[in-house]
Amino acid sequence: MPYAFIGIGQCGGGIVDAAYSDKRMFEVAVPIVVNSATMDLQTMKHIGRKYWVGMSRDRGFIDGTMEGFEHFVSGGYGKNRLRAEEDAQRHEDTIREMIVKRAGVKGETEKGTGIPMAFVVFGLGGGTGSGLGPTVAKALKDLKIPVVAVVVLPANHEGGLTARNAVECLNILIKYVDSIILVDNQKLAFAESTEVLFQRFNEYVANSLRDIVIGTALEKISLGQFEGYAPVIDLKDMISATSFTLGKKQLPGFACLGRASEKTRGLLHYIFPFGGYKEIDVVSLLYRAFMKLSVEDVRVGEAEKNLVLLRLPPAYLAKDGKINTGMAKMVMEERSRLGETHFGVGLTRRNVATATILLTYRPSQISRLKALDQLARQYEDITLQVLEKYEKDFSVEGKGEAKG
Ligand SMILES: Nc1nc2c(ncn2[C@@H]2O[C@H](COP(=O)(O)OP(=O)(O)OP(=O)(O)O)[C@@H](O)[C@H]2O)c(=O)[nH]1
Ligand SMILES: [Mg+2]
Repeated sequence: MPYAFIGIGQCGGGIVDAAYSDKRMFEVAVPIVVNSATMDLQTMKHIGRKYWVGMSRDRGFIDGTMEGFEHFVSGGYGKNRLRAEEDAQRHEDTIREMIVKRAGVKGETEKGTGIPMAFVVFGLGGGTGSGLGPTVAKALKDLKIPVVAVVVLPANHEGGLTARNAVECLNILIKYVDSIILVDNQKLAFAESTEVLFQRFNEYVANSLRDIVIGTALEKISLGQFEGYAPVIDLKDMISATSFTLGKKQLPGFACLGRASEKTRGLLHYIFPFGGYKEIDVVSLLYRAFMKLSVEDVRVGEAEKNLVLLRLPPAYLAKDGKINTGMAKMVMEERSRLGETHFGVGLTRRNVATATILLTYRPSQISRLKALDQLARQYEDITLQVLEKYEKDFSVEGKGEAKG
């Protein structure tokens, strides 16, 4: 059952690393982190060397355990997306083989790879992630592995080049993925220093992804555990909830993440009824998740479709009425224009209840994409304007001298 969880570049590596702070992730998904800078790989806390892949100009992709790795993998692409893309395409076969070798199930080569689904995670604004990401997605698609891209939009203040990388990358990526989950660094734009916030934001995204992956794969509820309506979802639901089918055509949707959690036992748990478990107001949990969406400026009520996964301690399933799943389902259904809500309940061993949601949009509904598109165009224009102005000044100057 191993999924592949592939983080590319500094941003992608950071999010994947945060996801593996829970060791059970290793049971569900094989991590692979690719970078062109060894220094970035060395900052990871949970992903060891055997999961690393280096990317270098002259050597292509190399194994993290190879001798001299640091020496070959040092440069980084310094936001040069095209150059990273060139190298990626030249060595596409190598990276494809490496992914299958690491995550694939032995003996399944005839029928396929045995990788049921892959997550590809990277920042859109840099060089390595935005250059290599689409090639990895294409390699997976060629192998008929469904791909969920988790990509990070740059903040506006990062400027035109990062915006252009993001726009160019999305244009290519969309051809090869089944769904796109968006994370938006504009959410952090209010802060002066983003470094510490990056880490917290990465953890937020990682927690949400982990809830979905572990909650659907490891800690599924069985139907008998639930009185009445028994909501079980799996990762296939996740893809349906985040993509569109138009006739025979399948298009990836653009989904935003949200997550809220609440302790299920207070400090004074002995005064609460039923073994110390509080009553959980699932609807207010959902509202709190709506407030913390991973993308700026999206309207909750305009989502085309959505998914929600509640994770609860088993005690909540045993007792009738302790959670109001019917109301929660209704709240989500009211917020889907297509009337398509995927609603699931999973278990957790921890004393917290969480609601993790995905709201799926068409790209035209996400104003941040338009903002980045505009910034990317301006970037081109400004460059040309500068050149033009230079040339004009030179020719005026030149004429002046000739006259004098
Ligand atoms: N949320 C979040 N965003 C990040 C993080 N690191 C970088 N970013 C964003 O991702 C974009 C791409 O940056 P990197 O991931 O550093 O780029 P890269 O893929 O390593 O490519 P290079 O240009 O070759 O270094 C930046 O514009 C930032 O917006 C991170 O840890 N968390
Ligand atoms: Mg980098």
